[in-house]
Amino acid sequence: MSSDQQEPVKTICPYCGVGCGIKVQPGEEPGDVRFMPWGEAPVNEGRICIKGGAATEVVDHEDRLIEPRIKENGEFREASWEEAYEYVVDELERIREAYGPDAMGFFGSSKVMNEENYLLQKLARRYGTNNVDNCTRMCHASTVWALRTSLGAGAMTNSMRDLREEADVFWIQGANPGEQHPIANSQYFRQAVLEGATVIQVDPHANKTTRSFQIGDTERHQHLQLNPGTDIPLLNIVLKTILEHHEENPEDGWIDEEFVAERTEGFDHLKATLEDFDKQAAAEECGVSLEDIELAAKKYAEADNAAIFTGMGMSQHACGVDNVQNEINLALITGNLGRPGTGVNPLRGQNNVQGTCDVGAMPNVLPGYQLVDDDEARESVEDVWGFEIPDEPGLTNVEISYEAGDSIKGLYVMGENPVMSEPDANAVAERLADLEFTVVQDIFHTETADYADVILPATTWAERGGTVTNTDRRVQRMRGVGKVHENTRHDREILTEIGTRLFDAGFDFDDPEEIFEELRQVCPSYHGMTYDLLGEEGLHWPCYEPGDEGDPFLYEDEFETESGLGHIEGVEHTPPAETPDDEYPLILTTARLEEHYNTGTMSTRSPTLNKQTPENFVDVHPADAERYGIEDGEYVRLHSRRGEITLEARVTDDTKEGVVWTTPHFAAASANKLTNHVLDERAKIPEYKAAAAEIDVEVEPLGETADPTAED
Ligand SMILES: Nc1nc2c(c(=O)[nH]1)N[C@H]1C(S)=C(S)[C@@H](COP(=O)(O)OP(=O)(O)OC[C@H]3O[C@@H](n4cnc5c(=O)[nH]c(N)nc54)[C@H](O)[C@@H]3O)O[C@H]1N2
Ligand SMILES: Nc1nc2c(c(=O)[nH]1)N[C@H]1C(S)=C(S)[C@@H](COP(=O)(O)OP(=O)(O)OC[C@H]3O[C@@H](n4cnc5c(=O)[nH]c(N)nc54)[C@H](O)[C@@H]3O)O[C@H]1N2
Ligand code: SF4
Ligand SMILES: [Mo]
Repeated sequence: MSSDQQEPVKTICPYCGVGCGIKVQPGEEPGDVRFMPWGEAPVNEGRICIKGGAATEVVDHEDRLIEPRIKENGEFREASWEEAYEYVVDELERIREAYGPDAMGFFGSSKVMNEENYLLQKLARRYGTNNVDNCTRMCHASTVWALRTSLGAGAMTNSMRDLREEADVFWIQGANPGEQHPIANSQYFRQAVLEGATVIQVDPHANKTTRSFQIGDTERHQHLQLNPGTDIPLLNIVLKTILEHHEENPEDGWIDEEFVAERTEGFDHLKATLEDFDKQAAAEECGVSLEDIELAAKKYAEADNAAIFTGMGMSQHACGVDNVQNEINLALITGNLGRPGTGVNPLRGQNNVQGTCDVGAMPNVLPGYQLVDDDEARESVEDVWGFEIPDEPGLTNVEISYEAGDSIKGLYVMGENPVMSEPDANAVAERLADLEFTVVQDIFHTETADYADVILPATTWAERGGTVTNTDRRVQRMRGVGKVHENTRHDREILTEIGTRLFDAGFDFDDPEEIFEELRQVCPSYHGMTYDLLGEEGLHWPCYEPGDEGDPFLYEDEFETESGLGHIEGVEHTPPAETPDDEYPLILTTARLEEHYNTGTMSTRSPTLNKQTPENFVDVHPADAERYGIEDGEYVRLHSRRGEITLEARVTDDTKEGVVWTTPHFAAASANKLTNHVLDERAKIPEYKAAAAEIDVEVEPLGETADPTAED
C-alpha cells in the first residue's frame, strides 16, 4: 500500500465519546497508517486533542495480535483460524449441553462498532442467554438507570452545540471534560465560558477542567472540593437552599412553579425528604463551606439556562442512581429541562459506549432499549430474528465475572479487559482462572488474555468500516483503509463466522451496511437511518423514519415516562460502603489522565501518549505527606483490604486532605487491585470512587505485586 494508491478516508477517533472526525491514510511503509485532520468534521471541525492526533500510532504496533492463539499446557501456541473457530464452536456447544446457555457470559465492546455489538448480542441471545453486557456497566449504568426511569432515555438530554450556544451555567459534577472530553471542553464549553457563562465544578480533585476555566473574569467560577461520596448531601444543600429561598421570595422564580405543576411528579416527596435536613451538618460532612454551596445554588437557580454535566464521580458509587436522581431533581424543580442549554448531560465515555448500549449489548434490553421482559417488544424483535429470545434479564458483566467458576463456566470477551478494569481485580483474576473456557478477541494481548483458552486477533478501528454513536447521540460512519495484517479478522467477520457455524441462519452478512439494515428493523430510534442518509454529518437519534432530522435536545413537550411527567424523588445520603477507620484512614478515589486511556492497552503503547506519564502515581495532600513523612516523588505502598500497589507519591494540594487519588491506566500498579467490589443495587455499577486505604512509606523495591493466582 502507498499513499499514491489510496486516498485518505474519513473516520472517527477511536478514543472518547466526543466523536471527533479524523482522516486516515496508508503511509509510505507497508502497514503504516497516517493521521490527517478532517477540517469539516461535524463535531470538531478539524480540531483534535492529543489522543486523536496519536490514534494511528498503535495501529501497526509491534505488539499487535496477528494470529489466533490456543492455550496448551498453560502456554499459548499459534493456531489456524479453522482450528480456532472449531475450538470455539465446539466449546460453546459443549457448555450449552452440559450446563445450559446461562452458563456463558458475553462481553460486548464500546471500542467496537454498532454492527459488531449488534451481532454479539444477537449471538448471545440466539445461543439462549441474556448474559451480555458492556463497559457501560462500570461507567454510566447508574446514570442511564436514573435518566431512563425519571426522564425517558438513558442519554444526554442536550447536545454539545445547543449547550455551547445557550447555557449560562455549566454545573460540572464528578466529570473532568478538560481531560476526558477535551474537544467538548475546549470547543464547546470553554467557548461559552469565554462569552460569559459560569462554571461550578464539584470534584474532590483539581484538574485541567479547573484550570481551563481560569479565563476572563474568573471570580464567577467556583470549585466545590468535596469529600468523595458526599454528593447527595451537597446537592441536598443546594435543593434546600432553593426551596427556602423560594418560600420567602417566590417572585424570584428560583423554582419554576408552572414547570413543576405541569411537567413533573414527586415534588412533595422531595420537600418531605428535605424537611429535617440539617444543612450545616451536611456541609461539614462534605468538607465544603455552607456559604460556598449556597452561593453555587443561587447561581444555578438564577441562570436563564443552566446545564448539568455528570460523570464518573457521580455514577461510580453504590449510591450512583441516587446521585444522578438528585441532579435530575435539581434540573426539574428549576425547569432546566426540555430547552436548549439545559438538561442533565452524561458525557459518554468510550467512542462507542452509547451505540453499544443502543444496539442492545446489555442484559436487560434489546436494541433500542426495548426491555427483554416486555412481551410485546420482545416478540417484535423475535419476528425479525426468527428465534425465541429468553425473557428474563441476564447477568451484568461484573456479576458474570463474580459468578465465574460457579454458575458461569465460559466467557466470550470482545474488546474488554476485565482483569484490569473491574473492581477488586485480584479476585476477578482468581475467578477467571476457574472458568472452563474463555475467548478473548482483542487487538493486543491484554491482562485478561492471560486467562484465555483462545485468543482471536481483531483488526483495529482504522482498518474497517461501520458506525459509532457519540455522546450526543450522533450516529456517524467509520471508514477503514483495509487490513494491515492479513491474518487478522474484523470483529464482524469473526462473529458472522462463529454465528454461521453455530446456527443455521441469521449470521450471514457480507458487509457492515447489511448488518445496519437489519439493526434498523429492530431498533426504532435508528429506523430512519441508512448509510446514505448518515452521509458525512451523521444523524442524532431518535430518528424514527427516513428524513427525520433527529433531536439535538430531548423532551421539549413531554418526558418519555409512562405518565409523560418528569419524576422527582428526594434521596437521602448513603455514605460509601467503606469509610476511613483506624486501619485504613484514607479515602481512595480513582480517575483518569488526559494522556492515558482506560486500562492503557492502547495509550501505554502510543509513544506520544506514554511519554508524559509512563507509570502510575498517587496524589497525596501536603498535610498527609507531612504526617506520613512522604517526600514528593518517593515510592510508597498503597493498600486496601483487597490488595496493594507500589507507586510514586506526588505531593499536591490538587487533592483534599485525607483523600488519595490515583489512576486505573497502568498494569504494573493497577488501581483496581485496591477498589471495592460493592455495587449499586439497581444499576450494578461498582464503587470505584471511594474505598478505604492506607499508605506505607517503607517499600520493597519496585516490581509487580504477587500474582494472586500463583500456587502457594
Ligand atoms: N483521556 C481520557 N479520556 C477518556 C478516558 C480515559 O481513560 N482517558 N476514558 C473515557 C471513559 S470510558 C469515560 S467513562 C470518561 C470518563 O470521564 P469522567 O467522567 O470525567 O471520568 P473520571 O476522570 O474517572 O472522573 C471524573 C472526576 O470525578 C472525580 N471524583 C472522584 N470521586 C468523586 C466523588 O465522589 N464525587 C465527585 N463529585 N467527583 C468525584 C475525579 O476527581 C475526576 O475529576 O472518559 C472518557 N475519556
Ligand atoms: N478504578 C477504576 N476502574 C475503572 C474506572 C475508573 O474510573 N476507576 N472506569 C471504568 C470505566 S468508566 C470503564 S468504561 C471501564 C473500561 O473497561 P474496559 O472496557 O475493560 O477497558 P478498556 O481498556 O477500554 O478495554 C478495551 C479493550 O478493547 C480492545 N480493543 C480496542 N479496539 C478494538 C477492536 O477494534 N476490536 C477488539 N476486539 N478489541 C479492541 C483494547 O485493546 C482493550 O483491551 O473501566 C472501568 N474501570
Ligand atoms: S476529544 Fe475524544 S474524540 Fe476528540 S480527538 Fe480527543 S479523544 Fe478523540
Ligand atoms: Mo467509561
